[in-house]
Amino acid sequence: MMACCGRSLDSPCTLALLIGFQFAFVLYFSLGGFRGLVSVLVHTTEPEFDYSRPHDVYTNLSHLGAPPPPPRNSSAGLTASGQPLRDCPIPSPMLVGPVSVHLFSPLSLDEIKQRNPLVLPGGRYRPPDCEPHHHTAIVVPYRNRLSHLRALLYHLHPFLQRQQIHYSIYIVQQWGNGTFNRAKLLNVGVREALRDEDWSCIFLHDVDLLPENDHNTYTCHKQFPTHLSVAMDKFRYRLPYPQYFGGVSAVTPDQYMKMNGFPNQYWGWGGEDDDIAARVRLSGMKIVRPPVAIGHYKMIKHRGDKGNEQNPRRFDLLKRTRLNWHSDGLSSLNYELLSKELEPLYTNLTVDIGEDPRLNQGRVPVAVKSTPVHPRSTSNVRDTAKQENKLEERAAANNTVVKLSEGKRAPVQSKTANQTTQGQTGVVK
Ligand code: UDH
Ligand code: MN
Repeated sequence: MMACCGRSLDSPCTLALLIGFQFAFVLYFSLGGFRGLVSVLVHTTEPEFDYSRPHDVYTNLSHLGAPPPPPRNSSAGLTASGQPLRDCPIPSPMLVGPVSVHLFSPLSLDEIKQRNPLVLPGGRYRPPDCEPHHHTAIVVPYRNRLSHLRALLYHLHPFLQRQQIHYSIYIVQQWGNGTFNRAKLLNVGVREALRDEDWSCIFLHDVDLLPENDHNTYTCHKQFPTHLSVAMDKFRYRLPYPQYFGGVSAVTPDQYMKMNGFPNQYWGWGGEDDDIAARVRLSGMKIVRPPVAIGHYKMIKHRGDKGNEQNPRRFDLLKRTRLNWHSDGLSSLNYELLSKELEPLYTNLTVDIGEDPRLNQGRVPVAVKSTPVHPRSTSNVRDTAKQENKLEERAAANNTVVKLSEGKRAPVQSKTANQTTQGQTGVVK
């Protein structure tokens, strides 16, 4: 053939080759590029879903509206009339697959509560007519993202009710204007949630991520930590890198203890999720994931937050995870729980987690205008294992101001448009 094509460019053989290449190109693109070609050649067992026709996220729940069913005797697993509840079927017959996502909730918190009449104070829910297999606490690290919180609550409550699990949503709100610390807030949330109940599974959930498929069940793998947000719209519905563990993940209490929780030392944006992923490996476990076709999430578009600028130390910290994970984590966690409130749609924990100790080395912290100055030095921050969880009255209507047991107020931070750049960090989030 080489001899045939070598002779002249307009030989029949060269033309045939050109046509062949053209045909191959057309075929390549019509099959959806390389991935499409692979999926045609290699038969994959991935489930398929049509995301172009999502169901309303409140589908199948209308019968739970009015009138509410009789209250169950939850602790004994009995109906009000004393009959034992049947086990909830697996999978839940109420699942619909892809659901529509409203990135901003048009409803107020009161209206969202009306759409979810069976949700109890603290954002708790149990299926009214069957005994659930799963008991899941959703822990959300939080500060000053009210519009995201409304969208999450509007979406997550019906999403979880269709899964027929027993759940509760915990919002762990960082008090003050200090640098944000996502992983430490997660540690606080896990510890406080486990004080409430013997949860079999704990979800670590960013406030701005909305699951798009209710087959992505909010339950835990028995052996290994799970990463749920494997296909986010932000990353064109792919895992950005193999060890990615950010967004939404889940651990059992045992898995959490085994990895000594999460690091407390990551102040500011980035790195903490890679540290958590490293802890999973270092403690002899691995990360499990749902199929990409199921783990679809939409992230509400946003800019970087004031007080959560990129953490320049994250790469240095990540180099030391191997040495530090035993000493930094659940075992070294200290904080002060300022208030705990059972809001109609969530449990609000306002917590003083102190400040980045490096910020205080040799300089006085600068108070940010229009927000309260931190009343104590960080050395006073203490674990409040013995704190009394005085349940305050409901927070003020906008839920960004909470009454604090010591007369302090959670700050109302202005949401400043302060875009942080992703940079060439290698830590993709
Ligand atoms: N969070 C808050 N308040 C903050 C900062 C973070 O509630 O001020 C929580 C919230 O749950 C959020 C999570 O921490 O979902 C993670 O923070 P993030 O959403 O800022 O992280 P992400 O990976 O960062 O989304 C993207 C950087 C923003 C730059 C966008 C440029 N296009
Ligand atoms: Mn985000």
